[in-house]
Amino acid sequence: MAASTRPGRGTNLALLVLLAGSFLTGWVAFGVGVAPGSRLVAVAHGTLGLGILLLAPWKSVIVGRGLRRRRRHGVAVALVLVLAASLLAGVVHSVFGPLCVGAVSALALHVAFAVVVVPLALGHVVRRPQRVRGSDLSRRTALRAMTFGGTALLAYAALSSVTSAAGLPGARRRETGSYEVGSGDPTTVPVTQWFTDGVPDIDPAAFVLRIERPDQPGQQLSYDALLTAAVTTRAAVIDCTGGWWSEQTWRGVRLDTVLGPLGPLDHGSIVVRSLTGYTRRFPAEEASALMLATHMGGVPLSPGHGGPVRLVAPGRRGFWWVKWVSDVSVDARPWWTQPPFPLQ
Ligand SMILES: Nc1nc2c(c(=O)[nH]1)N[C@H]1C(S)=C(S)[C@@H](COP(=O)(O)O)O[C@H]1N2
Ligand SMILES: [Mo]
Repeated sequence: MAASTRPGRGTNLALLVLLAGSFLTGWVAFGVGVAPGSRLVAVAHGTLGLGILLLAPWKSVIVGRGLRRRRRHGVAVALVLVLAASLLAGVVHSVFGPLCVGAVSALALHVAFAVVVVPLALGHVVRRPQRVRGSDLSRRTALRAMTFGGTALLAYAALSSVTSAAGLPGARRRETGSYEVGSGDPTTVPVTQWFTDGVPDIDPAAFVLRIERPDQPGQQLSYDALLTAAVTTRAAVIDCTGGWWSEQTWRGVRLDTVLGPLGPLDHGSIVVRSLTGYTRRFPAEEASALMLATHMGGVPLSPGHGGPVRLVAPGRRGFWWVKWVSDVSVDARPWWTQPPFPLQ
């Protein structure tokens, strides 16, 4: 374990691995919507983050040495501050609840600071390079990494236990780390956009949904036709990467009903596009699990929640639940030929 050694190269390399790992698992956590995968990444993410905190005493010795030696510390100091802010916001969200500073949530701050950490960490590594030696890949290193990993995992378990025992809000989180809001009460569900999209002004009377298949002439469905077809009801949890989830009853029409039997479209996919251009691509096999919903909690969808029609994608994180759906099409491209997260 790092405790038994002099703070130095090992601490620095471990920190780099922990930083890269927590950044990566953070994004993976955004992508995974169902247990046990989501719990696994959440635990890994928390453990890596606490690992960074555990190394702080050793790193502070290195920092002390560096401060005496070197002249320019701007990037290093910024890195420490932004990283500390990100870690603090992450712990605050996961222990004390979905807190906000003004309109900005602790989780949003955690993510924003983590994104800023990347260029700072890269700049720091370029300025203070740490050579990796062949002997770094030794049995001894592996053992130390395992001991340290175990310690970090224990720290995570301890923090979770304290959170539960103290009855802190963090104990109520779903396995993705999100907090419940407004289940069964559509009026209190937050209206959220992924990034830069905005609520469009749609006249349901003039609205048409276009359906395209490579093997059939295109189809158009009016809002009235959709309402007539929308006879399926199901409960599903929407779980936003912004840190909240809500279970609602959705009424709509299954995507496989709208599309009809798809046939042997090997690795094909279904493209669901919003009137605003926001687009997600799904595996063709998923058609029966996806729903074009017109109602939430028995009430027609409000414009903010995607009215007249939105996608319900059970088990997938909120950013897959395309609102204001205007086009559904099928083609032969695999679903993973898209950026892992929307760019809009
Ligand atoms: N067209 C479009 N659909 C979208 C988004 C968006 O920005 N544009 N955001 C997604 C995200 S990130 C979430 S969490 C849900 C939020 O749905 P709600 O506003 O009904 O709560 O919509 C999803 N569908
Ligand atoms: Mo979201």
